[in-house]
Amino acid sequence: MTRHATQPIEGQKPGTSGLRKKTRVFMQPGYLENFVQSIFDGIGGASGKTFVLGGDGRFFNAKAIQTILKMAAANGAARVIVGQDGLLSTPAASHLIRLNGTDGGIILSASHNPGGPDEDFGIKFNTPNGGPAPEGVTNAIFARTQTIDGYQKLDAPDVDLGALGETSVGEMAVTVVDPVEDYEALMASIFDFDAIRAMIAGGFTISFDAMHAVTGPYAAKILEGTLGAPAGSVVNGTPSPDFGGGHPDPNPVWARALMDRMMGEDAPDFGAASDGDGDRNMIVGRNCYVSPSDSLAVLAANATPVPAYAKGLAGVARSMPTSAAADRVAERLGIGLYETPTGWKFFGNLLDAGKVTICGEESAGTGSDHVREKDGLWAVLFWLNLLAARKLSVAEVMADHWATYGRNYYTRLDFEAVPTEAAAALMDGVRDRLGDLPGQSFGDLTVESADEFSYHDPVDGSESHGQGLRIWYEGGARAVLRTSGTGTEGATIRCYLEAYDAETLDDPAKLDPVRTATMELAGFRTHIGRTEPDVTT
Ligand code: VG1
Ligand code: CO
Repeated sequence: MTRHATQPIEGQKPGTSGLRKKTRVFMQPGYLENFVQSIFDGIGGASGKTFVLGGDGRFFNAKAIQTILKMAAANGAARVIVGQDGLLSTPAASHLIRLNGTDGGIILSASHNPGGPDEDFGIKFNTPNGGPAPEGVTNAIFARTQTIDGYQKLDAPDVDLGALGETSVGEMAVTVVDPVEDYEALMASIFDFDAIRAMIAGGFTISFDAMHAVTGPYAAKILEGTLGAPAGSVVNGTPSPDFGGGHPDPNPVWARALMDRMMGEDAPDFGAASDGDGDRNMIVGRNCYVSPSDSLAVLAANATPVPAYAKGLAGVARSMPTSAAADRVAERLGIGLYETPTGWKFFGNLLDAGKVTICGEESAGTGSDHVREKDGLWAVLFWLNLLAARKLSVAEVMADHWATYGRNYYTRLDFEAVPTEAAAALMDGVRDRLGDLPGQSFGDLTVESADEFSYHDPVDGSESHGQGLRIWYEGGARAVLRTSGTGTEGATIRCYLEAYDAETLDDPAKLDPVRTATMELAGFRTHIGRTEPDVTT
């Protein structure tokens, strides 16, 4: 074993979803090692512990895994369970952490960000409950990056990650597992596979776009294998280190080919896509895109046909910027609704405490208490299960939902690669005026109230401040502004717009006044020179 001297590296603070940087930053000598050692030190050492390890297959994934295995061995870990070829979707990793009663896991991914030598890489630590480390743990890891003076790494040959079964690095046992097997068994225990299989056998057609990312093998095995969808139902199903040169981000912009297929002449009955690490989902029916906020509400409203949720839901949680569509369902069901800051880690306590069963975010994330991450394929299977049970098309399900609950019109505008100072000036400009905004008019709207979101965790009492600026306009529309914790270039400003309508269920201009007012209120043109976002979802 070799102890390598090192020193603190600037900027190793984990954001919303672990540490994300340009791949070349991670490839600098000692950079990955510094952070991995800080993880081990930050959780009180690795000695005698068992971890899960895997990633989304992006460029540098396999190399990083070899490094982490040698470091885990040098730090005295007892065993590492690693996905074959270094692959594990984020939800599958979460499941393995829980299933094997491990001490946590390390997941390598920059999720929906593009991959490759000039794109993004990421790493995060998940705790023994299977969820992303809460702030207490990420703060301890970050604190360690500030004082670190050495890391330990075994001088050992690489492990053959292609061969399933038991091997070792030094004294440490390594178990190479099939990435799909245990995950598929979990899905089969949740959903009515027979009903889905019968629907598909009856001619129901699916197009699942794996976006050259990690869900390819999962979707091929489950949808085409077990559930009988014809070969070709899964497209872009082979994981590639640069995701075929695209953004593995399942939204109408980056999954354009799927959108075109679903809006075209011979559209299949059901379309879906997932992101780089398999925790996000996009749901599209024939001529009908389902917004993630609506999807969460629909799943909550249609949970009982799913065997695992047949007894009903304990409660629903959504991130603050997510629309209130799910709130209406929770209210009708008479169950709790929790509003958390952005990022899946905030759902962990609520799930562990049994307060909620289903959670979701507007950013294409939905999941339940079956793991402690959002789960893309789970959401797809949930939709298939509910369609099989209700015998309606996606468009009919949506029409019925809106007729019952009214519609929360919703959109998110992303302004990417904004100079950091300009983004800060825009946000500070709103923050400093929060108290003065009520009563002021912008465009056709008048501000009713405004604040900055703070979260008080009802389970452990922890506080999280500075979680997004909220503006409510008279008449009920809402805007939220926050800066991204996952971008890797400059700052990304996210502007979330929402307006509710109980009667008019198809008004494409519904959000126009909210958008105009919010651009003016926050001074987008003044601060960043534009009011047109890079991505609208
Ligand atoms: C984004 C999303 C957030 C999500 C996070 C991680 O964070 O807005 O909802 O939890 O990505 O998703 P931010 O800070 O950039 O807005 V994933 O699929 O990248 O793990
Ligand atoms: Co993801």
